[in-house]
Amino acid sequence: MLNLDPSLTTNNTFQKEKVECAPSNNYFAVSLMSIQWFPGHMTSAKKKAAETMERIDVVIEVLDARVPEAGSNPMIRELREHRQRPCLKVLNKADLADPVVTQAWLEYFNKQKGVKAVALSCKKSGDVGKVPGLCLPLAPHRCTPIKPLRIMIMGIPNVGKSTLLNALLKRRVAKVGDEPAVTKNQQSIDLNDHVTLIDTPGLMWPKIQYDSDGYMLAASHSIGRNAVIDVEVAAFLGDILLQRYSGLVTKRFGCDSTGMDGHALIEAVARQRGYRIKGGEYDFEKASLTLLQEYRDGVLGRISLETPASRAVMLAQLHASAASVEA
Ligand SMILES: Nc1nc2c(ncn2[C@@H]2O[C@H](COP(=O)(O)OP(=O)(O)OP(=O)(O)O)[C@@H](O)[C@H]2O)c(=O)[nH]1
Ligand SMILES: [Mg+2]
Repeated sequence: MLNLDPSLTTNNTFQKEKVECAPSNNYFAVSLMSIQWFPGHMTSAKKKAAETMERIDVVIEVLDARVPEAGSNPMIRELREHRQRPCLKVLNKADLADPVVTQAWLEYFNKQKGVKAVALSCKKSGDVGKVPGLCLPLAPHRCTPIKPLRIMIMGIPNVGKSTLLNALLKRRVAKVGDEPAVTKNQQSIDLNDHVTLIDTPGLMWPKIQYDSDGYMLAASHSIGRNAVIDVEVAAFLGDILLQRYSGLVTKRFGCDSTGMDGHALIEAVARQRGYRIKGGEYDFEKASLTLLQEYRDGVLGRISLETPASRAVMLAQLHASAASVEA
């Protein structure tokens, strides 16, 4: 099993020999320490979102296209279902995600009641321009100067909510940044006299049910670094990359992936980049940050960490193991 003793995360104490490889095609069998991150400002942000939900017409839920179901916040679903608000799911950062997988996710989400899904990149103004037109059919009685269409932009941290707001307005009204919890307060702005937009702080939920979801969200930088161990998140990411995108990582880091696990990939990164600590040992922390950053920035290529099929397998495995514990 993956050894998750936090003491192994400093350069000097990282002991690779304590780590066993995850069984092939079954990274969910790795024992993960659960990641939970619900900083204080999110309690008031949730309360405020519940209040605002009462007086809006459509929710845009921004998702990271690379982890769209892991990043679908159940608390947001509850809030909008409570008020029966329709939802446009925006699979954002589609420029970084595997296009075939994104297409499969669109089909998956478009089957959900009260939901329309679209994939886009906020970096492309042509993509963003489609968004108001996609919201309108969800609340056809609105969108006049007397009854403007009121849209609340929600989602977990760092998925691009404020970037979407700025891109729609074609000016920078909200601060953006590649770290979670940049926005701390709601902000309401008129797009024109027909449409009002509300940007909200990224919301996590108090208990992430599946540990692998927490790791995918941490890898994608939706969870604060204070709540995670970078080396373990990078090892988790490495396991997925080796299973599904081994060609991309072997090319990038000049290694042979045969028999490799996530920790071995981190070592390969350290070797290739010449990352060493005093005494000459590999600098696993620095290599982990490089692997994470290159995935986050799309330098490794277009990658999705989950697919509808991989998610179904994960859930089946978890239910089977829960049933065997009960038996
Ligand atoms: N490649 C890529 N990056 C994007 C896209 N949209 C946003 N980003 C980047 O993602 C990062 C986070 O963007 P924000 O708009 O601050 O995210 P947010 O959801 O408002 O984050 P919080 O306010 O922290 O909840 C920034 O570095 C953006 O430049 C996109 O479509 N593609
Ligand atoms: Mg923001």
